[in-house]
Amino acid sequence: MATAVIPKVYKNYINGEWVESRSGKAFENRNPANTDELIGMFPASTEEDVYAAVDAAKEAYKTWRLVPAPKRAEILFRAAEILVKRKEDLARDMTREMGKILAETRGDVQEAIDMTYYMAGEGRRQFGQTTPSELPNKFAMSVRQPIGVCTMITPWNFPMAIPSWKLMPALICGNTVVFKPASDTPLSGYHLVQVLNEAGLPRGVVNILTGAGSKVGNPLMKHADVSLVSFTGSTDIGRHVSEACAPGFKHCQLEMGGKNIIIVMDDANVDLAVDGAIWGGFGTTGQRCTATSRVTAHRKVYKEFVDRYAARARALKVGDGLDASTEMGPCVNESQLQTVMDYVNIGINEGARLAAGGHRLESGPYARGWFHEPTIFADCDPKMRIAQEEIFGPVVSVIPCDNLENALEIANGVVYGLSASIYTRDVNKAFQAMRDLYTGIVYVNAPTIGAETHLPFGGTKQTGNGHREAGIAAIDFYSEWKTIYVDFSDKLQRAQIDTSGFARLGD
Ligand code: UN1
Repeated sequence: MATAVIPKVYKNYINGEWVESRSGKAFENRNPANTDELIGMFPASTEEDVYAAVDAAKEAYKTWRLVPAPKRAEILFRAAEILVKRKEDLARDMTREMGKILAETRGDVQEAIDMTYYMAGEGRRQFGQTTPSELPNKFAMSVRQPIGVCTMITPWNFPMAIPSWKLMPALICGNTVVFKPASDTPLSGYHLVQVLNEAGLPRGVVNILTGAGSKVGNPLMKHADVSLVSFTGSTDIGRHVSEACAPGFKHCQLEMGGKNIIIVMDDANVDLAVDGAIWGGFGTTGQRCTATSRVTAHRKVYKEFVDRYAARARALKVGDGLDASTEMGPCVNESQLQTVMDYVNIGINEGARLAAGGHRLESGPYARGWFHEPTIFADCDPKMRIAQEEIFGPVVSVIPCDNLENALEIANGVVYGLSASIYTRDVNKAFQAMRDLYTGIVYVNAPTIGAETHLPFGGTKQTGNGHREAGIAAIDFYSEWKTIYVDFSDKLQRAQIDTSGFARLGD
């Protein structure tokens, strides 16, 4: 008799304890490369769980904010060391729940390690300013203060890196956290919290709960005791987050869609551009906000580029990300695969030329997963939906262009503004593109993906709402300025009014 495999049941982490949801219900986390593999059951949390988590974070904030930042940093440093030791296991589990290939999940964990070390260093910085006062015997300075309880709502495409971008700067600044990971990748979020817990984070400082956006995300964003919401996901949901935060004036940081482009000029190294467009377009199965989903190539090199690009895409090995020879994994779930298939139909109906791929893979080794061929549409018009809308899958639209001005117009002619790239050997063209591409990130002779943790990350237009993640920009978001004046003159001095015997312009 076959023995039934009992799935591992995971819990929420609230106020320093692993607890079941008040709902008593759970949802499944399955491997997108093989849906027969049940990775675990995770709590389908409710509003009551949200209240408990926010209460815990609010209570913990009273003491955590007073822990000296260099001491908070020691905990982060220890967490980074644990992540280093467990990198391989964490990466394997991430590939199992999310599908991207092992080399990339290792990179995802590495990005979390980088961010954790980097923010640990910020424990001894978080610099403010000291500056002269306009009045004698008066001292002026600015210091950073924490904000309170922060909520993080994170996506499935970078299940550990993106939570680390939010958690680590929040913690080093002295805030406490309620974290809701994506329901497709709760295990990596769970692992990150477990590591922080082992590193010695006091109870209640980070709380994690899993469940539906409507049941967990909504009440979290609206809770009166939550001061800040950081969200990464689609522009549609981001708009909703922004609206939910507005009545309470919660600080709100949104990292949303992209329609990132590679420009290939006629003087480019075409082989290098093909390499870049393969990695940028099909790395992470095209499921990055920064993915190269458009290429515009100068007419002089257009045919050469498209032929080589299509040939390389057709040769990519699609499969289970745990297999070392796989170059592209599955889509994360059935609905994402359906979106990809819908856009392939849209592209065909719009009259674009299918240069590579275009089909779901579903026989043999693909039978139990959400696989799709790497797909390239050529001869696209920049106004086509496949060249305008975010697909978030392995589909790239290639558009011919006449010159740099035309390329820049195509590049900027979308509602998003995350990342853009130019391949050229002409320094003048490179600098013009660096100036005129209206995006948050620009690459020269490199694809649109691969941002590093110590520089600002984010985008313009409908990609973001003006904030940036990572780098020092993250410290700016997770702290507030407090300006402090100390008057040691022992008398009333009135700014802008008393000149105290000093000559002053305008007196
Ligand atoms: C994302 O796609 O949401 O720049 C994040 C990159 C990665 C992060 C991407 N470091 O491609």
